Amino acid sequence: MTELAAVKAALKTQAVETPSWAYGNSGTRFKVFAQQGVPRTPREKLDDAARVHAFTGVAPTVALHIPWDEVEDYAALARHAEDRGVRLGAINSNTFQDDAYRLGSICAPDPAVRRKAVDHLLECVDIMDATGSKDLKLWFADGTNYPGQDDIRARQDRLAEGLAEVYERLGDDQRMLLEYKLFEPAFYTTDVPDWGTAYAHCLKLGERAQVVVDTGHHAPGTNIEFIVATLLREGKLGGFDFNSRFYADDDLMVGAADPFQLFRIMYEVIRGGGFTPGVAFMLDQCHNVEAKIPAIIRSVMNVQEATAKALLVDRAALDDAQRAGDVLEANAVLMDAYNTDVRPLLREVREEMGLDPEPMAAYRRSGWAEKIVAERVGGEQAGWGA
Ligand code: PSV
Ligand code: MN
Repeated sequence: MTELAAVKAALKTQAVETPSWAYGNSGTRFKVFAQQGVPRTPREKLDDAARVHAFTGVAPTVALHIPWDEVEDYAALARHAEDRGVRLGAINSNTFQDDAYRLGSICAPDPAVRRKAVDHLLECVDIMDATGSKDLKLWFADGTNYPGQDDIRARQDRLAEGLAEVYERLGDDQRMLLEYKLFEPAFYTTDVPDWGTAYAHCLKLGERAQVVVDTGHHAPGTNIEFIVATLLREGKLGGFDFNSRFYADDDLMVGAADPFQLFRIMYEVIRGGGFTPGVAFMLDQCHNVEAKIPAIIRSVMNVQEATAKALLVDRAALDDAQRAGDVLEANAVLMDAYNTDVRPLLREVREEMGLDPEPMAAYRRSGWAEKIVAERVGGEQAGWGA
């Protein structure tokens, strides 16, 4: 295989998971702007996700969020997805939207609250059994707002205890993906604030506990690709929640704020052997002011472009320059790949996959946007809490 053929072959195997909640209405704490045609049910979210996959060819799975995507029959929901040409992906738990969680969930001081949180996580594993999902994605809003509010160390102990119970419940082919986030909604301490804390808990739990890197969950200036390289080296990178941030956890389209950072991350993924199904490439975004389906198509394409550029890095030339201590040449090799316009290559890849080379234009022409506006009248649009 020529090098270019190998790059194309790799690009055809790419899989970006889209989040069910990105298809619903979302907003800031100031306003949620409702959009026309937005899904009213989990099934309609899957219908939209199936369009993203149909036009990009690389978005075959959809992450669910419980209870936002609560249904009577999860196996039937999985069949609905398959009928539309997609599959259900990670199950995201929600231990942050109930009044009981005011002082935390799995780390809360009240054992009854902790029980409720752990029971919810166990229920999420039951759902995974029904849907065939392999990953349980955990993000905890737990933390404190004021010094002295609670015992920092005791909260870690409670976290470890709760996680261990859920870990025990996992099937052999199921994983627990633990997400960290610097701050928000807690403003003084967060119980899983950084990759080190997530890593320490996952290491104790065992092989099926891995860390998720949400690109919006770091302090400004954090070198995320270093974290990626380190977690891959330790065999503990479970996946990504991709999005862009300018300030905090902005959840904007991945690759919109800093495409160069996305390229650097994807380079470390490829360099570290992480471009495999063992690392989940998920989006975790909200489209507050832009049209949702095209925004998700654009995001998937942004990940594809960064991946293509990372695959094009001349690894041999880079290695030579690095070994020779040739700083400028090494940097130039990396930048050459980054500065390559990969859009023609991706158009070819899509054509070879039997797709329209221009997913955005193809979606626009498809009439789906008009169809859902016309058909989805009545009912309650999906959004936070729905
Ligand atoms: C909240 O910050 C968050 O974005 C987390 O990253 C989760 O992955 C997501 O919401 C869904 O719960
Ligand atoms: Mn996330």
